[in-house]
Amino acid sequence: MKLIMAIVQDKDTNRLTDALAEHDYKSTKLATRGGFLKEGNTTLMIGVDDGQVDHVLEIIEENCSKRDQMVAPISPMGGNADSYIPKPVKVKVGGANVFVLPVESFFHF
Ligand code: 2BA
Repeated sequence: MKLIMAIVQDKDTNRLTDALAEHDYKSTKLATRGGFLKEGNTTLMIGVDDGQVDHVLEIIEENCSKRDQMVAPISPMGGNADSYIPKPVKVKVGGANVFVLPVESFFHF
């Protein structure tokens, strides 16, 4: 068994959980926050048999879009804050960052 942990953008979450449910995959949704942008994202935990991992990865890839996001850089240390005009920079976020972890055991009581 494997535990798939997929960090996705909030905008993609409902579409993805619906697509997973359509194929009878169970998921748990955690509200998380990225360390870089400090904005909300969603982490899904999906427990599956080894042979189902590739199918779940396909579903995740199909339902998560890459998006450009503008980020205002932090003002330089020691610089003159009055004359500093932060120029937003573009970063590409997502579609999904996925970890596949081995599961030692699973109990459902
Ligand atoms: P954030 O950490 O908020 O990162 C959002 C996006 O900002 C990243 O998109 C990436 O394009 C950019 N970014 C992140 N760190 C950067 C840096 N040091 N310099 C320049 N740009 C940077 P994604 O790579 O698609 O990541 C989306 C979210 O997935 C991340 O949100 C974080 O919550 C999670 N994530 C990504 N890689 C991870 C990892 N190795 N471990 C744990 N969480 C991860």
